[in-house]
Amino acid sequence: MNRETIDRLSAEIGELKCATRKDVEEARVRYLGKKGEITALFEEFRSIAPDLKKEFGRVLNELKQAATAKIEELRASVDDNASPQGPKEDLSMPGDPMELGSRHPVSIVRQEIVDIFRKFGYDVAEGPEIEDDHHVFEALNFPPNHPARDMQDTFFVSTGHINPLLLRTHTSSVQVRAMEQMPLPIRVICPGRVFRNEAISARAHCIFHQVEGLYVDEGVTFADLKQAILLFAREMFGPETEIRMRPSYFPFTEPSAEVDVSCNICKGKGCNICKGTGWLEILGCGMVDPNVLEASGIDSHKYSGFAFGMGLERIAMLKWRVNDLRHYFENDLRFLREFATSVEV
Ligand code: 2NM
Repeated sequence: MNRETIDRLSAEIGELKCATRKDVEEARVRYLGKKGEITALFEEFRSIAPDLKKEFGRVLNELKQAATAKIEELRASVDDNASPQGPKEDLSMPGDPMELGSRHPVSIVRQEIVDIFRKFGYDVAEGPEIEDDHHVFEALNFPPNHPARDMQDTFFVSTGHINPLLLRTHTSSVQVRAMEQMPLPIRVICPGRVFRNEAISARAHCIFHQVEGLYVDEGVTFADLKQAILLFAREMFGPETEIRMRPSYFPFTEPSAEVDVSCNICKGKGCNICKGTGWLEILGCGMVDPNVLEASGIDSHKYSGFAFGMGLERIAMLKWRVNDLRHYFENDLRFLREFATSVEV
């Protein structure tokens, strides 16, 4: 036992540096382990002369305390970032990618139609999907026993009340609300989701989308209707597009017509899309029945109007040759990605 050994150890321990937990453990064993250098000094201390015990006892205890504190300090400093498992998080990893979506084909077609009629000066109106009998049928000149009111066609939300709630079967209900509320003249376009109790197949679905339009003013004629539809068709399907009208029937319009556009796939020669006819049916229209105007408080002797309606799924089918309506509602990414453009904002 001598002072030089103790001073050397003290200096060594003071300078000690460790990079890993393993290094710290090795240092602890070297100095404080069962066969460590400091432990050996304590063994030696037992057999030294009694007059030296006081001096060496104090310095040995100081050395052991300093060594223990140093080992603890080193252990804490390597724990944070050099544990055997490595760091908990790898902050250099790339983040989760955010996939850019694309517009649904029905939304694309709706936006195109709405933009065209906006340019013509129409307002856009929306209304509730859950409606009452008055706005869906009564105010639209549906006779009390009209088949469209039947349980077969209409989803009822509540029955047994005096005023049952139902899911709208067309967006004409929004136009009734417009006629009740808006100042005349009215130019309004109503896009929205509608519901009919149909068995789901390639050609029918219980949910689909419509855009309906309405114009009410003094002196509106069938010629105005025809011109509005022709201008719309040429904006939507190209400047060469022709239209033809066939007589039809709707409870809310008189006279009523079905509108076809010339098939721009075969240029009228006949193909499998137009089934060899050269024409594609795209919408229904007519002059608003005076009963409909009167039901919403509009004087049918002073005012007249035209209205039209089209199914968005059908127009999107013609535009992109989709052959099954069910694709629109399944949200299969392989289908939806076909409509992705390079940049969607
Ligand atoms: C169509 C066809 C013909 C129509 C009528 C009205 C209203 F509310 F003014 F009476 N809105 N929409 C209408 C007319 C809708 O869809 C094939």
